Amino acid sequence: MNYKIVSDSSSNLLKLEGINYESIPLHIIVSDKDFVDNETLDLNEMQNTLSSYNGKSSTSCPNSQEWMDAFDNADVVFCVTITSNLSGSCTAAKVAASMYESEYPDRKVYVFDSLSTGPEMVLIINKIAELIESETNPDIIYKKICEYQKKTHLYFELPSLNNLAKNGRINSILAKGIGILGIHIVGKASDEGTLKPMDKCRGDKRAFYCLISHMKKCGYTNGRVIISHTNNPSGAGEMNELIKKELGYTDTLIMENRALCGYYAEPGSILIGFEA
Ligand code: X90
Repeated sequence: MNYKIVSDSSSNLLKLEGINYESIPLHIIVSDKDFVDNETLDLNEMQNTLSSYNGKSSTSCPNSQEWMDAFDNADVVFCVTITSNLSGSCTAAKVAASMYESEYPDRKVYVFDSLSTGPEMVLIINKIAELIESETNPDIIYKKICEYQKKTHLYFELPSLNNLAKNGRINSILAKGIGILGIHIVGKASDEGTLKPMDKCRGDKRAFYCLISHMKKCGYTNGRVIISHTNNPSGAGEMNELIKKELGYTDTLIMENRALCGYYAEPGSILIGFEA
C-alpha cells in the first residue's frame, strides 16, 4: 500500500525526510500581491510589504481540487488541516476526500482537523509518519492519532492580534491593548479550535515564564516540544533554554513560521506545540 501525508501550509512543514509528504499552500493577499505560502516564498519580502502597507490584507485556504491534486494516486492519504473553526481548509479537504474515494473506491483518505495550527500540526504529522513505519492497518493509525490528539496542545505568545482581529478570526475586543507598551498576549488553542486568551504580560521574558507556568498547569511532564517563531530566533532560543531549565526537556525542535502563521501570529511571536 502506498501512503501519503498532506497538510496545509499552516503546519510550517515543507518536507518530511523519507516520507511521501506534501504541503499545500494557503495564500496571503496584500493589495494586488498574492503571496503563495510555499518553499519559494521570500518571507522577508512579505513582511516588508505588510509593514509598509496600511490597507486591507487577507488570506485564503486551498480548495478541494488542490487537496485532491495532492492525493496523487496514493492508496491511503492522511490529511492534517488547520482548525476548522478559523479556516475553510478542513472542509475543502473533507470534500476532496469524498470525491477521491468515490472516484477510486479502493482508496482511503483520513482527514484530521488539528483544531490548532503550526507546531501542534507537526506533532500530529510526525506521529502519523512514525505509525506508518510500524502499523499496516490504516484504520488503526487513524484511531491512534485520534487518541494522540487528546494529549497534544498549542500554547503561544503574540505581540499583536491585529491581523487576527482585522480578518474576523477573533473578537476585536480581545485585540485592544495588545502590542501597546510591550503587552503580549499568552493564550492557547481551545478544545474547539479557537484562540483562547490566558494572560497578558509586559515584555517577552515575562511571557516566556508565563508560558512555562501554563505548561506545568496543563500537566506537562516530559513530552515532545516544538517551538515555531516569526522572525524571532533569539526569542525561540531563550524559550528553549527555559524549557530545558524549568521543564527538563532537551530535545525541542525549533522551526520558523512560514507565511500563514507568520501573517497571523505576527513578527516576534512564539508558538509551542507539546505533548502533555
Ligand atoms: O482560511 C484562511 O484564510 C486561513 C485562516 C487562518 C486563521 C487563523 C490562523 C492562526 C495562525 C496564530 C496564533 C495561534 C492561534 C491558534 C488558534 C487555534 C496562528
